[in-house]
Amino acid sequence: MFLLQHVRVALMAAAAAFGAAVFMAINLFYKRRVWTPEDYCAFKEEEEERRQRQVLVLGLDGAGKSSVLQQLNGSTSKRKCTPTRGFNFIRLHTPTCEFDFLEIGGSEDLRAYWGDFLKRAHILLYVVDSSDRRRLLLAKDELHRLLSIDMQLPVIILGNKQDKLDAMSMSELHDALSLGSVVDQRKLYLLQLSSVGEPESCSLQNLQYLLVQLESNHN
Ligand SMILES: Nc1nc2c(ncn2[C@@H]2O[C@H](COP(=O)(O)OP(=O)(O)OP(=O)(O)O)[C@@H](O)[C@H]2O)c(=O)[nH]1
Ligand SMILES: [Mg+2]
Repeated sequence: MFLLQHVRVALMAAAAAFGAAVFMAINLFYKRRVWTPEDYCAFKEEEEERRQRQVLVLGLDGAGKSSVLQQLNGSTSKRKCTPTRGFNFIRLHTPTCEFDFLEIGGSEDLRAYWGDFLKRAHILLYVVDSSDRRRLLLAKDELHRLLSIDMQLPVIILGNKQDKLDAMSMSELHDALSLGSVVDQRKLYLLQLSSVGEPESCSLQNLQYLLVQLESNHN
């Protein structure tokens, strides 16, 4: 009888221990999965933030920024772009994310505000008219001014108007823009382009490919 009582107590203790273990396991399980509304909002913001990349498009007036955006947009129209007085915007959908391209006009009065837009940018696309030798020094100075404001931002420099006979080659542009003097650890690329070509041109595809690569390396 005495022995039976001991066995009963031992069984009850074992059941209690088992119950406590199950309770703790369930608790742990739900702690991992039940989000507060604040947690949920934070995750959503993070998710959205991850999927949208702002590409800031800058460069001197007439460099071809709007023409590049027109091409990226898949426009086959041969209509010439008019100078951008304020800003210009297009959205490009890719399987991994959306790229929001924001062009700010390149006239002298607007250049003063360029720096203000760097804060929200994930990538800087700097367009240069490769045939405008006279203003290349100015294009270089403006580029280096931007580089000194944000030391981390990845930069893609587009040597545009490569269809023109007097266009500078990539190595000439590299030297004229003093890209060798950029010593920070940022990602910096120089691509050539002609934004009067076909929208599915190889150089445009290279640009899109590079943007997607930069985005996937970022995650
Ligand atoms: N030959 C040639 N002309 C181009 C090319 N890209 C643009 N253009 C011409 O250059 C001129 C200026 O182009 P835009 O795209 O308006 O230049 P932008 O950089 O947007 O200029 P802003 O808006 O004033 O800052 C237009 O007449 C375009 O047709 C190119 O690759 N080759
Ligand atoms: Mg423009």
